[in-house]
Amino acid sequence: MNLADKFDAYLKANLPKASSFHPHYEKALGVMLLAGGKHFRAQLVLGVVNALTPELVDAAMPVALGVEMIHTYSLIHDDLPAMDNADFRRGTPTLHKSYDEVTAILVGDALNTNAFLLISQAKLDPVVRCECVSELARGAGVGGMVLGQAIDCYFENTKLSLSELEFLHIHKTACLIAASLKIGAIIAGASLSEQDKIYNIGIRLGLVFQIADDILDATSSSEVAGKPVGHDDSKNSFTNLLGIDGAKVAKAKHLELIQDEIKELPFNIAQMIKNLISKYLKD
Ligand code: GRG
Repeated sequence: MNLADKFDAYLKANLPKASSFHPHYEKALGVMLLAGGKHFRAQLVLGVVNALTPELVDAAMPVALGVEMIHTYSLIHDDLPAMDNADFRRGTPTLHKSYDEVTAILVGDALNTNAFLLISQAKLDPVVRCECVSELARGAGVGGMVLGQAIDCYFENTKLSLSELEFLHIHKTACLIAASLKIGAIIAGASLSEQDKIYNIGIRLGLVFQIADDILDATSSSEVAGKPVGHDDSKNSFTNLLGIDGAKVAKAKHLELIQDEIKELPFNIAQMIKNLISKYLKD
């Protein structure tokens, strides 16, 4: 079984449990996790572990699931009426549509905290677990993804400059992607300088990921994307600032730099990143 399928099976077998007399809370916890998604961030964690220490892949599964839980919580909250007010995600009605806003807020809260519980219980060295918790909290939290989201929401109707736009998306999207790679490196026992190199490449990979998502948003249908698309000309996206062609040029430029930068990484990691780029980020 390849890593992505192995992760998918692990996720399905390890959905959050909270049995009670609440009519739908426990089921709602799993709806967006089960709705699909590429599991890009989990594949980054597991891809690095598999490249350097394949014997630790099983022990890294709960960490990868924790990272996907954080990502899924962020999508659930991003779709709320106070933020994007979206009806669909991953081809499925959003939780505030299928249940209600309270359920969507609380499921997001529950996935966010459960991520750290899973990591704390992983069968890994306690120092490694603690470093994974720090890295995930840094990437997702106060000065990472939440900062990016705060800027995105606050400046929703204000056109930002290119450097401000990059700052926004480095934080909103790239910090978690970079943290995923670094967490894999931490589990695999990579040196601090190797962790830094991998992290920096992750930030650029995250920017490419965001630009690709903006291009998809501007050019595809909601059926293909599984979520509402192309509905907002005022949002701070790379396609709105640079145009579709300009965004494609920026994406190609960053991809070229990544191809150069990954030459400094161990061959197996470089290969894994190349494979994910070919699968998800090529035109
Ligand atoms: C609510 C604190 C908070 C943050 C939300 C990630 C995010 C921050 C908002 C999502 C907005 C968005 C569409 C960003 C573009 C890039 C992106 C993160 C797309 C969704 O991630 P994928 O493509 O989704 O990995 P799947 O469904 O495949 O997991």
